[in-house]
Amino acid sequence: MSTSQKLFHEAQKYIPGGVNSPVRAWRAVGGDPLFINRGKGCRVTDADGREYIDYVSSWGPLIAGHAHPQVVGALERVVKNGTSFGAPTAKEIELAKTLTQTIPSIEKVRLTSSGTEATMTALRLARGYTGRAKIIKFSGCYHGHTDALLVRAGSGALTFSTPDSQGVPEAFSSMTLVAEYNSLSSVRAYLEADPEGVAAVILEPVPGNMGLVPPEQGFLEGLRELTREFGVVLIFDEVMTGCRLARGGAQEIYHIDPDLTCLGKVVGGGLPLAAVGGKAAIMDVLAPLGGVYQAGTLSGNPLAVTAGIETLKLAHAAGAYERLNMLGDMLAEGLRTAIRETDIKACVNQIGSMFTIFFGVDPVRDYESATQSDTETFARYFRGMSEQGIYLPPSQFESAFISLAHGEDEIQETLRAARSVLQNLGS
Ligand code: HOZ
Repeated sequence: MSTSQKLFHEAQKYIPGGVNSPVRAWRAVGGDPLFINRGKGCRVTDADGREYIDYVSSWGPLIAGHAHPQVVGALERVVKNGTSFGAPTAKEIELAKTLTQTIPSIEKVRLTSSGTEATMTALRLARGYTGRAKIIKFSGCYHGHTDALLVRAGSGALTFSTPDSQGVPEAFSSMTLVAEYNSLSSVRAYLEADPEGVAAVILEPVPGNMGLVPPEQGFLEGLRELTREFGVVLIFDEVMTGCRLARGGAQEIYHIDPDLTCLGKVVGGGLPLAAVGGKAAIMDVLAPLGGVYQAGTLSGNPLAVTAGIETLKLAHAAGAYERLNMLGDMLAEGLRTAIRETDIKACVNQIGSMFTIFFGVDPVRDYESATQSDTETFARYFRGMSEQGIYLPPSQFESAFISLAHGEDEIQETLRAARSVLQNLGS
């Protein structure tokens, strides 16, 4: 028995399923999860001393790679002065200012500790601001585990076939309308049916939680027009894409000006930090200025804020996003070539440093096509890649992430492994 297996066995005695977040249990791909001892750059080392090229990147935050000296050094200096005060600190202003300067639609920002808190706050703000109750979300988009948003949700909920979670009373989710991603008509139909009833449309502009799915031309622009027409708050959940696909996230690439944006992952640099930001007129409805309540004991703590500030400095260095895009293109093109060399049906969706390989279906453009994918073949691919030293997200319905610590050598090493695994799958 490996050390990881022994640890997993022990963990299950005290932690439900042995994990503190369900996808980590590897149930969708079979086998026992690796316990990770340490990470450096683009590699992680498991409890048995095996090294892997890491494409989980802690599910997105580690755009600078593991244990970057600049981030670690800053954290070491800050931790000596205390970890949390429950009072304002100057560093919070620095991060908030950076975010408003980086993402033009964000005029004011409130820091939270998790993406779930950010989306929960965004919805409450939209409802408080408009005085309306309903919200529209999209099948396969995941916005954390808030009750109202665990409806047709992606990520772990989809991985474990619980897109509508138990424990959410119908009364809580009855105000959630579910539209189809990349379908403007499905949104228009809801808005026309109740023109004054919908407070917000929330979406991942580039969903990463049903696997990566790109927006079709005109979809995001059309949503912006529709929401303006009906006085609805447009919320971009850029927890995955913010400061990752570009400095200003997906909204910069697609030239959209949402009313509210949720951030997380990269902006916390690997520590628990997220944010909700947007137009001052809406943000100022938050307590203590307005009547929408939100709070958090560890919100904006100096450690998390420091990791965020230093990580954003690294991500914003000249040429960083160009490099991430180049590596992403190289990996995606290489995977497509490797697929073509076999008789396997699969497609690779990729934007910049985010990508997913879907088996058994081509193209994947929404929840319906994503859920038609062959998860059994994905599981075999995942296990094959793991044996070759490549650590991928353990679910078909997640995105993989490249960091600035990856290089062309690691991409080529990954492609060599993928070619060999794909050829075995095909035979
Ligand atoms: N649902 C998260 C990714 N979309 C997984 C987080 C984790 O397990 O750490």
